[in-house]
Amino acid sequence: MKDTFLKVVNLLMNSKNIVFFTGAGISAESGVATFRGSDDSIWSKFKPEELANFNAFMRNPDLVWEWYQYRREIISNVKPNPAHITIAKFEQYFPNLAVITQNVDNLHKRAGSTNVFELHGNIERNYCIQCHTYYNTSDFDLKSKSVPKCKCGGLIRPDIVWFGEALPEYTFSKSKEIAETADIIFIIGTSGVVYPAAYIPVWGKQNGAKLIEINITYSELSNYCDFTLLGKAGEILPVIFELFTQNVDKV
Ligand code: BJW
Ligand code: ZN
Repeated sequence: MKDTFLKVVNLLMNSKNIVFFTGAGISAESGVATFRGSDDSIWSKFKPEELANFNAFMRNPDLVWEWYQYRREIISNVKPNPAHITIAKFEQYFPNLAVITQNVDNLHKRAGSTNVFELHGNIERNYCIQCHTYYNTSDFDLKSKSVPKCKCGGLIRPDIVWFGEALPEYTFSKSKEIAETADIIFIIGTSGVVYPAAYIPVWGKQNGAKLIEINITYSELSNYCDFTLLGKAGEILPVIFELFTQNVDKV
């Protein structure tokens, strides 16, 4: 493991464009449940097809809204963890650094990362399904169990990409472009099963990026990776940062 850490640091020393491609696992140590792979995962308590798609919302908007209010409440009470914070600190050394995240929890921005691409939306934003007016979550009562309505009468939904929906066009195409010019892509805390997001690191690899995975277990993307560091992101990333800064400061 020590040897792999040193190889990763060596790669960092010779890189300019670095990307962090992140999933739910990076927020697990903050106390946000992942979607798959643990008894704690969101999907183990609710069936995704019941909640995370537009038809489900139209069938039972109050239930879906309540589920998101419950998750917003959790997110509003947690903090970025050492993994989010370390990524933000790397920006001092890599001004082109980009975070491409599948997460909707806003924790990268709260940690201080400035160049964040949210592939699946953001739980703090909402929009009217009829006139597309945007609303912040702070516009609504967090405890309210019924879906709010827009001034036009339309239902308001979370600005999150549900199954069967397209990813935000600019964010997705820019993320592809960034991955294709990356020297290193860190793949952190994602199972790599959800597409088209999971193509992002693969496109990077096809264009010469080294892929470094950090996960507590192997994922669907592990076979593409040059290195997989098994362990918690909040423990591994600070070690890499520390080793990197020690070496950079020597140069
Ligand atoms: C740790 C850790 C620690 C734990 N440290 N690690 C091609 C092939 C097959 C299927 C498809 C395909 N293309 C499209 C599809 C269909 C579908 C899809 O991918 N389905 C698969 C599940 C089979 N995709 C879609 O429907 C997408 N839309 C689409 O394709 O539209 C087409 C279209 C085009 C044009 C016009 C119209 C339509 C949309 C996908 C949207 C995904 N949305 C979700 C839910 C949002 C709702 C919500 O949040 O409430 O986004 S799904 C859910 O999964 C969420 C996540 O962002 C996403 C990815 O999950 P992630 O982040 O990887 O989390 P987990 O839980 O899976 O993994 C956590 C990992 O962390 C694990 O590996 C742990 O080991 C690890 N971990 N603790 C490090 N401390
Ligand atoms: Zn409206």
